[in-house]
Amino acid sequence: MIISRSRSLYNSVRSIAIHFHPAANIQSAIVSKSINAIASRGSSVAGFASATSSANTRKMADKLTQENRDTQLNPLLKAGWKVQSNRDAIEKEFQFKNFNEAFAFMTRVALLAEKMDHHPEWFNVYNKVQVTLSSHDVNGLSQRDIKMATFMDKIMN
Ligand code: HBI
Repeated sequence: MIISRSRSLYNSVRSIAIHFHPAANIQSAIVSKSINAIASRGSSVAGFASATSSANTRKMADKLTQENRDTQLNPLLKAGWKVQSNRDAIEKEFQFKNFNEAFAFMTRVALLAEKMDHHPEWFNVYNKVQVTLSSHDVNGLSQRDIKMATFMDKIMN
């Protein structure tokens, strides 16, 4: 709002200035560009702020509640996942026929991780992949971890 008012005020001053001295036109182009730059920066700053706050809201919204843990964690625990004793995280060791199978598994998970912007902590030796899942931004388990663990179990079967 402020930017649009300053731009219209600037345009009226500019037309008067050019009427009295044509050289004012060059200087006015520079001023006009800086007004546009401020306007675009203003909108991008606002955009960044809202994107960041919505991302944080989204991530906080997916932190596991006690009810989620009672219902959504159970299938994973039955499938071999364990809740770590010293951290709000789940872990599981996957074993494959060989390294190629293990790496193929990691590749598929990596593609999902990039799509979700949510990454596992994992360690691979030959045909074994040890996985730990937790959400760093909420310092604990979130729906993202449930989703990723479920995906891992699904592609294993
Ligand atoms: N992966 N496990 C996990 N937890 C996060 O909070 C996380 C992530 N990958 C990327 C990511 N957050 C981005 O949103 C940035 O915070 C790095």
